This record gives sequence, C-alpha cells and structure tokens, in this order.
Amino acid sequence: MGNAERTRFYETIGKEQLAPLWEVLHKLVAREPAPRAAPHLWAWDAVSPHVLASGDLISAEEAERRVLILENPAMPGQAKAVDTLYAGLQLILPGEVARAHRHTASALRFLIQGSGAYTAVDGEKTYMEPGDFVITPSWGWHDHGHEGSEPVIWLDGLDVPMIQFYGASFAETYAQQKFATNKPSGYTRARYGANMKPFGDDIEGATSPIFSYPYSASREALAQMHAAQDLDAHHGIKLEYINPLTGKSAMSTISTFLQFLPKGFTSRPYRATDHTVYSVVEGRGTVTVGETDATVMEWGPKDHFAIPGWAEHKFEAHEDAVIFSFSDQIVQHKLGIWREIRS
Ligand code: GTQ
Repeated sequence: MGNAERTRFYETIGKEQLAPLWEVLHKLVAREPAPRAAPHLWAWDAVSPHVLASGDLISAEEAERRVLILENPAMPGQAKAVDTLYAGLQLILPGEVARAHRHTASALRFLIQGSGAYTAVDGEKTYMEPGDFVITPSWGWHDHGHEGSEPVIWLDGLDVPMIQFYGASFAETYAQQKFATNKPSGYTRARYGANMKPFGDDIEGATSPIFSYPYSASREALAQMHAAQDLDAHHGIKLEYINPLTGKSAMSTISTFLQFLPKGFTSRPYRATDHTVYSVVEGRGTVTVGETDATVMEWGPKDHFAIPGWAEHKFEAHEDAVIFSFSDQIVQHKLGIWREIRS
C-alpha cells in the first residue's frame, strides 16, 4: 500500500474512533523511559524574595494556601516539579490560619525556614522546626497556623499529578476555619514513636500513624552512620522515612528520604525510573545530570532541584551535606515497574 492509501485509510477509520497502533507503537512502548521533565534547580536566593513578597500580595485566608509552585520548565502551566509530583513553597505569617480542608491527594511538608508554625492533622497540632518532615495523609482534615513571630516557609510535596491521572483529585472544605484540637500535640508520637505501639493495635493504615519526623532524630542517625563510615557508593548515607507499623514507606504514594554526603564524596553515576525532588538542608556541592550535554547544578542550603526519572546523575559534596528528597518510587514498586542502574 502506498502512503496516500494509508492516509486515506487512517482518515476512514478515524471516523469510527479507530487509530493504527503501528504508527505509534514505539512511542507507547519506548525503548527507554522518556520523562517530560527537565533537570532544574530553584536557587533559594532567587526564589525566597518572591515567596516573602507573596505575603504582601495576598493573605493566607484569601489564598487558602499561599504557595509558589515549583514548576518544571519543560511542563509550563501543569503544576508539576517532575512528571508525577507537585512541589511548592508555602508561606505562613505570624497569626495567620490556612483554613481546614481535606483532599484525596497526600501531602508532605518539609520545614525550610522559621519556627512557631504548625500543621494540625485530624485535630492534633504538630509544631515544625527546620528540617522536620510532616505528613498530611489522604483525606485527613488539616489546617495550618502560626503562633510564632517570623515568617515560616516550608516545602509542600504532593502526589497531585498521579491522583489527577486517575481523575480522582478532589477536596472538601471544612465548615469551620480550624478543625477542633482533640489531642495534645505529640500524642501520636507517644503512641507510636518509641518503637512500640498500643497493645492490640493491629490496624495498618495506608499512611504512617506518625505524621511528624523531627530533624533532630533523623540528623543524629545520619551523624552516627557517618561516624561509622556506613557509606553507599551511589547514595552516600541515605535513610528512608518509614511507617513504624509496616516498615514500609511512611506515605503510601510518596517515598521520602534524608541523605548525608560527606565532604569530598563523589557518588557513582546512578539512574532509576522514579522522579525526584530534592531540598538541600546543609552543605554545598554539585549534581551532574545526563551523560552527553550534561547539566551541572550547583546547590547550597535551601535550594531545591528536580531530577527526572532515568536521568543518570552523580553528586559531589564540597562540604558535609544533608539533603531531603521525595519521589514516586513507592508507587512504582507497587506497580512492579521500578528499575535502577548503578554504574
Ligand atoms: O497545604 O493543604 O501546596 O492543599 C497545594 C495544595 C498545599 C495544603 C499545596 C494544598 C496544600
């Protein structure tokens, strides 16, 4: 058959909502993973003045959530930092309340700057210090507030792009501004945070009952492992936040990590199919992404960067460094599609 004949055939079958697979087969099932996202770094010095300026532009009350989205340059207007994940920087000012709502999307907070702010989840407030990792589980009521004296900025990470893919991203607004406090702050930590659990509690929820992981404890773990030279050639020292009831990832749809790279460390090249957003806590260094036409990103404290799935990358630490990251790895594990290459 000639090309003209084929084109005519495609037009004919198109009227019946049919399409020829053979024209798209190798795009649908490609030889290599092909994420849309580009590697990108949001430097704190460039970003933070705008985050603070948003405080003069709109109140937390009017905005509901006053957030500047970290938008991947290869996917403008889609509210994606990487193909599968949303990230944003949320500002809350002293005395403000971001009203109670809940949504099918799961959220994480990673506190970047300031103190005195809290997130309340289903009636339990958790106050956040820099480096603390806090979970808002799917469909949990949550409001944010600030009882301190300086602006607080945290990183929001959500699985929205994945939930949108299922056409299932929806929310409900609570009738009151705040969900009434019904437990003392730290109560859930007392119940589940001592490597113990209440007798007879065999309920394994999708998400960790612990919803606050303080930096002090995670940082100390990294320090002791560093002292013992417990280094992985590709990841340095990388710990995953877990659900103490299952030993699996703390969140059901987002994998979360805290990683230490000692000064002078150069990681071996690594790639995996999950898409990752990084938030630098301490130290400086570079990450080189890609082989030919490599992108070299220089990072320092409070910088954020995105590394798309399957992009080969390696880290160099110029100082002792601590980096928080989150990815869709757990979802890919559940789907049985996660792959990695350690070079
Ligand atoms: O704090 O509940 O960055 O619902 C985006 C959507 C934060 C939140 C975001 C949200 C929230």
